[in-house]
Amino acid sequence: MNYLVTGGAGFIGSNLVNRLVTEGNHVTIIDDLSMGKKCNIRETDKVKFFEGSVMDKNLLSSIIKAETFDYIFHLAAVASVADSIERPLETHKVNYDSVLYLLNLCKKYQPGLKRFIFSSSSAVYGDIDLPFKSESTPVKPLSQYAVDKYAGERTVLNFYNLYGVPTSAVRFFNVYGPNQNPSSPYSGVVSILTDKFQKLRDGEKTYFTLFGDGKQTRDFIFVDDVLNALNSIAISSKSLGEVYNVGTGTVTSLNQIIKILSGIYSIELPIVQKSVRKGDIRQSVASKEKLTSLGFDATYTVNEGLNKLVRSFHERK
Ligand code: UD2
Repeated sequence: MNYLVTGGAGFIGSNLVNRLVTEGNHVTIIDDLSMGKKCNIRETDKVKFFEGSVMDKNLLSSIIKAETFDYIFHLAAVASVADSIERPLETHKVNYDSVLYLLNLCKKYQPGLKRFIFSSSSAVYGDIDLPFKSESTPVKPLSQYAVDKYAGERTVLNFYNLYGVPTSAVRFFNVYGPNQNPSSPYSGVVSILTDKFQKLRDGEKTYFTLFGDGKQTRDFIFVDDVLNALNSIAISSKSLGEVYNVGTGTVTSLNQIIKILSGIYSIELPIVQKSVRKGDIRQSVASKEKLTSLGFDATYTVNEGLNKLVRSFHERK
């Protein structure tokens, strides 16, 4: 099969690309390397790499016109809410305009496309105080990031309903795993924590800044499970024109994550406690019913996923 993965050098994108090529597929990647790295992608002649932004309309149109794709995963994005608050216009261009532009190209030039999958976020739910967030829960997008993700979803689903472009959207919860870049203060907390634990183990002095009491909960999902979820959605006909939470339905507190990692590394990471981040959500967990109705269920517990993640660092060395 022939795939297009935007953001294919990034965290989720590179894990997806590596799995696809291992399965014998061909993948075209568009990535501007703003967060992703070329070294995240396995070296193979099955990958065509275009270094560029999804804001570059000429690049998108030349690729869509030249190739015939079976599946398109649109994962490129300004991935941080905080970044979107600092750069609302650019976020909008990357996170929304590119979606509309790509879909319009697919409508014209990709008649054989099997599925276009758009990556949205649990951010669309905002701070709604509910134990489980289900796809039918009213949304409350509180940042430009969340507004654009929600608008992107609606556009993607409308393109199926109005023009028959085969689309689905996914709302990622807290994804963790190999190739997650820990370099920004707004990087995923698991990538920040494992980076600190690695440094400490290598003899560097470091500490973790804990915002709040650590009792905040999240739905942490290991990236391999995310890839399985994406596959279940991509091959199902029931998921056409639909949006899905991608989470495990299990709550884990930040304190639990720190405790598990301390156990894996057999070290105590010094912690400096600070006040809760502005806009931080206390509890976030996905209702997983809609996704499990496609036959998917997460296979990794947080304990297993974190163990596998730490092992992956050693395998690379
Ligand atoms: C996630 C998404 C974000 C958006 C949001 C929607 C990631 C990386 N971020 O943000 O893009 O979709 O969900 O709700 O998936 N923390 C610390 N110290 C640190 C870093 C984080 O204490 O150095 C805390 C942070 O304050 C939060 C928790 O860890 O309470 C998780 O933080 P996160 O940035 O990994 O993810 P989240 O859920 O805030």
